[in-house]
Amino acid sequence: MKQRSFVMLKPDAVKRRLAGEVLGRFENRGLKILAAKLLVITPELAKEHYGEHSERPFFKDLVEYITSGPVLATVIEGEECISLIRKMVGATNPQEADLGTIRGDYAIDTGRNIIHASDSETSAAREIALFFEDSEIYDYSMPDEEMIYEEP
Ligand code: IDP
Repeated sequence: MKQRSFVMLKPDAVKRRLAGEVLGRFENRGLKILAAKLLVITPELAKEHYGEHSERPFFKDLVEYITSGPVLATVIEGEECISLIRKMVGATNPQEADLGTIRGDYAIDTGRNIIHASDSETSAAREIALFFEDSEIYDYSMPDEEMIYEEP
């Protein structure tokens, strides 16, 4: 089943000039970028996006971190892509992330773990709607779709 995930390169990824390299990993895998924009998240949007963590001790630092510079917000589509992308991203704590994952290859600290990716279809739908208007999300066909999927 085709799914859409909300994937965001955090301010550390943008400042470290890793955004293209990380997005390239998803493109090389065969996933499709439907939307992308650079923006500075307001504290209000940060609190809404990370609402489930509002009682956690790291919440204040998390809001400061995520609003500290531009992020690259994207919508990515592919077969069962929510869990696929989570596997590519790796564990929340980069020290525990496997080598070959994005966090395992590019990050060291949980508070600077460079990327966010939706963890379920429900959160993907919620997060996409928080960051994008429908008119900012583009559907198009990939000419090599049948090289990537047995049944495109
Ligand atoms: P996830 O990003 O792997 O889905 P979550 O548990 O949803 O992980 O946490 C959201 C974000 O909050 C993490 O990516 C990380 O930036 C931050 N975070 C989570 N736990 C900690 C912590 O213990 N210290 C500092 N930041 C944390």
